[in-house]
Amino acid sequence: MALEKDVLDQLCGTLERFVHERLIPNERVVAENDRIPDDILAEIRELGLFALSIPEDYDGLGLNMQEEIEVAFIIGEAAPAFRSIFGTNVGIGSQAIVLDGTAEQKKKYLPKLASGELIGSFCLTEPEAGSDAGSLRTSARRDGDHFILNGTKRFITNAPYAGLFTVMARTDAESKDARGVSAFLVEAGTPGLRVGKPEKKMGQQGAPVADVIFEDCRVPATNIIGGRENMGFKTAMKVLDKGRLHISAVCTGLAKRILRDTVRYAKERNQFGGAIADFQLIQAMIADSQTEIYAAECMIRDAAKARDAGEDTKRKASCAKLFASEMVGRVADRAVQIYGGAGYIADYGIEQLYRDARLFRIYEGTSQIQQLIIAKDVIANTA
Ligand code: COS
Repeated sequence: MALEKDVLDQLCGTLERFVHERLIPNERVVAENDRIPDDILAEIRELGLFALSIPEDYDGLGLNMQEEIEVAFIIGEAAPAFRSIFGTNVGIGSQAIVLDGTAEQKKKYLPKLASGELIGSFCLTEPEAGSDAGSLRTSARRDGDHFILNGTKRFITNAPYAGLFTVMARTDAESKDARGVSAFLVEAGTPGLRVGKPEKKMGQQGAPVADVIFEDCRVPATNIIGGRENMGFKTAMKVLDKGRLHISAVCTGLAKRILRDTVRYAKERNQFGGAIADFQLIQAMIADSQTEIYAAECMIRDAAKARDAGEDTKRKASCAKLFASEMVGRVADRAVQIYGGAGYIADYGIEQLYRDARLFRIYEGTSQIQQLIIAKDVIANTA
């Protein structure tokens, strides 16, 4: 259901103020402590950011895709760690239930995900199954009315905070590909589930990532998402189709922020007797960044509109993710170039955002995987 336009405008206005007054000024603290402060987390909950994409029937805000991306453009302007804490509840940590869950699963988990009482996490990747997600090895062996899970999931966002894990595991031991995989809901604290030590990362400090290890972990068969075995890979792909659009908007928000900071710097920084913003070689970089940001915005808004109209947007979501994540990398790189030596020094801020942006070309599917999805779809649909 779409919000009234003035309600959406009001929400966006509030979030813009929150980003500028609370999130951006706290970026350094979060990066240094590798943690979102409790007061900011409480404000994120109060603003309803955990609830964005959860249907109103389950206490969410029920934003459609066009509304969700407008919010993501705004939130994307702050360092990505802030979005990450509620990002899994909006995307990969809740959408498997929203899209394919049974009525009982929705009733049990969605209100708690919407309030942020429960943090959701998505366990697809494994040490030996990254881009080739269909080859995953975590096993789920039936034992009466339970399944016994064994295996390791890797680089799982928000795992140390999570109360609920969506876990893709192989229920058909004979299969080797995507067909024998089911999606399970596993609660934190279930015996046999263990979260590893948070990884040290290149950027996005404050957004924890860790292994999730299953050792004879007994999960009720009723916790298979949708109640049907061997449908889990398709559920995961559907979740990623939506997540990739959201991430594209986050990339674009960050690119806008980086460009704005860079232009402000270029207007103040004097060389050769004038502001460097007056030099045409600097202007070329500013113009290229602005053009690419505009292209990403148009692409993402078009894809979101198509999704809300009920179209299959697998190809469009991958096009948007490919373009926007590569684009923010280029924008961040030009920013460092315009800042010059200052761009390489932590105190000026751009250095952190440059490192933060690097992850976007990798998670929720690398650029190369997006290329494969796009090309496969184009070839299949070309007469
Ligand atoms: N929506 C619904 N169903 C989908 C789908 C989608 N977007 N994409 C694939 N499927 C279905 C296919 O139709 C196929 O079903 P059938 O067996 O009934 O024909 C099944 O899923 C397997 O699809 P496919 O053969 O294309 O799977 P592959 O093993 O070749 O894998 C890629 C496809 C590479 C695209 C997939 O593994 C992928 O996205 N990898 C990246 C994983 C990723 O993003 N990881 C990030 C970590 S999570 S943050």
